[in-house]
Amino acid sequence: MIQNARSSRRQFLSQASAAVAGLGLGRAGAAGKVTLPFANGERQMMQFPQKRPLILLTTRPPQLETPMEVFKEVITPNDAFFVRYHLANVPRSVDAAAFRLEVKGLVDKPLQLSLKDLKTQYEQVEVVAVNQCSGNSRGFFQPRVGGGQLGNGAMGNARWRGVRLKDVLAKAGVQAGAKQVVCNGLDTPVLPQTPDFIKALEMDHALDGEILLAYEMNGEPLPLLNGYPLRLVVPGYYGTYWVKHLNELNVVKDVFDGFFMATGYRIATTPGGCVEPGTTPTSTVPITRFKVRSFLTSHLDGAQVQAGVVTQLSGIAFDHGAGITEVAVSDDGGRTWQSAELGKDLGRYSFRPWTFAWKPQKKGPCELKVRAVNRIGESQAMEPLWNPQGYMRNVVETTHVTVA
Ligand SMILES: Nc1nc2c(c(=O)[nH]1)N[C@H]1C(S)=C(S)[C@@H](COP(=O)(O)O)O[C@H]1N2
Ligand SMILES: [Mo]
Repeated sequence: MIQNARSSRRQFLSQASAAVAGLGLGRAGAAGKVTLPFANGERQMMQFPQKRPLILLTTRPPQLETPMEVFKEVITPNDAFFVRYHLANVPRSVDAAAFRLEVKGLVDKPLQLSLKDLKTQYEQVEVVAVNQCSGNSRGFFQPRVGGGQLGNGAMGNARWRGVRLKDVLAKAGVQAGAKQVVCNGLDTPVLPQTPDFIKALEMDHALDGEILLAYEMNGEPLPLLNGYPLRLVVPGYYGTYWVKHLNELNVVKDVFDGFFMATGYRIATTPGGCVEPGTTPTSTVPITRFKVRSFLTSHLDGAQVQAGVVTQLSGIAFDHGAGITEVAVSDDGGRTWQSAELGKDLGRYSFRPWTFAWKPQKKGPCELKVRAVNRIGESQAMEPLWNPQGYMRNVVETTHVTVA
């Protein structure tokens, strides 16, 4: 049995690397149109290698979002998982055998690790965790803000397998005075003046044992567009830290001041990171953890349900890792709330499924609202908070249905 699983895994791996080696990202194909529910929300569906048709934001760099229907499943399939890049020079193939992760800087013993080294010299661990872009749902901001006009599909939940960043750093031997770990991947800018996409983790975060160097997603090698062959998984933190095609860890003694830490992905130091609409924050810090979110996924905007008949509502909720303890539903615009039933707990970083048996009484248009609360009492606002980058949306979501 074990032998069979191993040999089919080996066979799969060789097929996967052959498939990846043959990828040409130029071969993306158009596949219909969709309209996201905000002004200028018309989008092409586009099929990229290893992906089903997804909602296209940009082709260069590839940016794709996941259609809401996919979140009826608690685990987001690899071929439906969203894609976000900043730089257009993304790897079109990676030779897994030649790939090395370099660990350098303030360490006793610099390392050059192959994928095999990682898989054989370190304990392999798994976590189910949500990856969500800071700008997920940016298209809903009012007043509108600049940046990728995303619906709610720049998020996904997967089972990640890899090794602990902490264990790799321990083997390298982090020296006294280390402040941050600077993380870089194989993608590069097209123009020399464009800053490379490089992120930094605080040393205590890097050593807390939660961050993984992941090579598998839902039991398969990472899709090329999600970071093959190795990526950071930073549970509870916005996707910007989840560096793809990770090939360099540099332990440094100062705060790294690259563009994507010092200028991009910063939020106001105000509560909730929000500011008065139309204003600019006076002081900022790097973005960190997710806010609480919850979605109805069984019914999309415009759905019809029958009066007097029980309808199963279902959806997902998540937070930054405190853990979701309550989901509640309102069918009267938020005046009254009833608790939903929480489904299987796949861990505190996962989507938490919920269900609610709803018997609509009054015929006509109806606003369904869903909110979640986590273990430390955090929830969402009824009216959305605002910030100029359109980050960290966490409003109580509303779905309009008709009771007939
Ligand atoms: N190498 C590299 N890693 C990256 C990025 C990137 O541009 N290059 N973008 C980050 C951002 S902002 C997000 S939201 C996540 C998205 O992960 P995904 O494309 O696997 O969905 O990747 C992160 N890792
Ligand atoms: Mo992102």
